[in-house]
Amino acid sequence: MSGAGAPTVTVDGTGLRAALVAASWHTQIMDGLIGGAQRAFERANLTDVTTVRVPGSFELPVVAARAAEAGYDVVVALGVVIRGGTPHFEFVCQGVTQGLTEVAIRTGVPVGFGVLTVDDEEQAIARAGLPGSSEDKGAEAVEAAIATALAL
Ligand code: DLZ
Repeated sequence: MSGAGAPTVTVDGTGLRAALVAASWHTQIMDGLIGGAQRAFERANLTDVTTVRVPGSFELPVVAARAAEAGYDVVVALGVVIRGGTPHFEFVCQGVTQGLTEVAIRTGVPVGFGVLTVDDEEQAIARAGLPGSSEDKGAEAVEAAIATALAL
């Protein structure tokens, strides 16, 4: 984990089944988040990972819900929402955040929140786990979801 006050999280997800649900907007940044998530699954010895792509971040909650209801032990949602010139940014951010929270609470399945909500592409790249990035939010979402599954 990164950022002020963030914990060091080491997890062992041996034997767990995971669904990785990833939006498709902002291709280069999504590739970074997905790569970071995949490396984190490997570090955690979690080998059973099903990856599902959806069009935009707004579509993440419905597929995360299906995955949780299908019996996956952890769900990780990845997306990138970049502020534009209209209120659309706020609506997508609110929808995906509230939607994923509801999925986790309703189903009891941890949902890792790997959705970047940023002002510009530069902020997204800094958090995307790409070469030169200072943070890896895809990996952090995986580690948080596994740690939560193990805590239950
Ligand atoms: C429409 C839209 C816009 C403007 N921006 C983004 C974005 O930055 N990131 C993202 O993941 N999705 C975006 N979308 C698409 C919406 O999430 C959604 O796919 C559409 O509104 C169709 O439901």
